Amino acid sequence: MSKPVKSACCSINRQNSNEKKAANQPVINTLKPCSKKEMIYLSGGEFLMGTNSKEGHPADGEGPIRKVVIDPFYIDATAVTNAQFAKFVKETGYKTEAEAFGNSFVFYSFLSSNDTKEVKGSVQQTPWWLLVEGAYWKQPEGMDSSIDKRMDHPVVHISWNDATAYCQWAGKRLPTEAEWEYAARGGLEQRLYPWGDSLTPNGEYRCNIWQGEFPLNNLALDGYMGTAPANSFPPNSYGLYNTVGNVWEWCSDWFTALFHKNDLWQNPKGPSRGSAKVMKGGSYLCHHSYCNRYRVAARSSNTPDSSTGNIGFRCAADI
Ligand SMILES: [Cu+2]
Repeated sequence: MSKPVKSACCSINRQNSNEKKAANQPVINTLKPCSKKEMIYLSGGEFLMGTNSKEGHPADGEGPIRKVVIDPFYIDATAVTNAQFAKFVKETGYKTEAEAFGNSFVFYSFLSSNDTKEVKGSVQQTPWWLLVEGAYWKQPEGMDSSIDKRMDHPVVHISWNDATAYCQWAGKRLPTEAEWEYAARGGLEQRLYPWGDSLTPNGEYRCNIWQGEFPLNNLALDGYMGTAPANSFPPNSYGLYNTVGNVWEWCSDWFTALFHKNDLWQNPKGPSRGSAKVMKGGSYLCHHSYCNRYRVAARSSNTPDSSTGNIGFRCAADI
């Protein structure tokens, strides 16, 4: 048996970005000062970012452990929900990149067999990702699917560019990777997960990931096959929900696997350019046997115009 592609459960990127049809985007102004009342204030300070453990993939650049200093900031308790994103679209008329392309990536098991006519293609090494016509945030599994019963779930099929547009409208911004990791660690030092080192303390599921054999059999022992409500499972000690599992969350930084020991690690913002943006936290598809990327130090990346059924975001804001 050939070795599995280790990044494969995490996400997939658009190969032909030039297919995109020009979308007439509204000019998005910040309509209101962002209400920080509902956000979590974090006082910042010093923390140990990354890991030296061999749990991850060398190409991800999780290490070395480095001391990072973060200024105070605000962050949302949850990922942006379908209800919140719907309000943004209603007020601005914004069209997501998945709508401009006319398609987005959907995990194969969410389609019934008579959906196959909508499938534009799949990628050889990752046949479980299907490029589905008509899939976008409001129709996460393509035509005839809906979010009606998932308004409190994180919005998905959101590209980095879409997430940035939402943030601008909301008077917020994406967190830097360092801010995200500081917030997700919840004050615990160098633990695997936001709640400690045991994946299921006392046999209890604390996040929405894959149980069973990937990609054939999701046992859904944590209660969810796909996304879970954004505020499910207990929050970490800073009050953040679902930082690991559920959906990947975009960060503002360009991705690089190379860290420079001598750089000053004060409010790091990542490299000044790149081809892919950092994503953190893993998703409902992540499994130990494939990617093991639902640890707090884990990271992945995707191109800014890519969207899938397991990528969302949460917002941060300056104080
Ligand atoms: Cu994964």
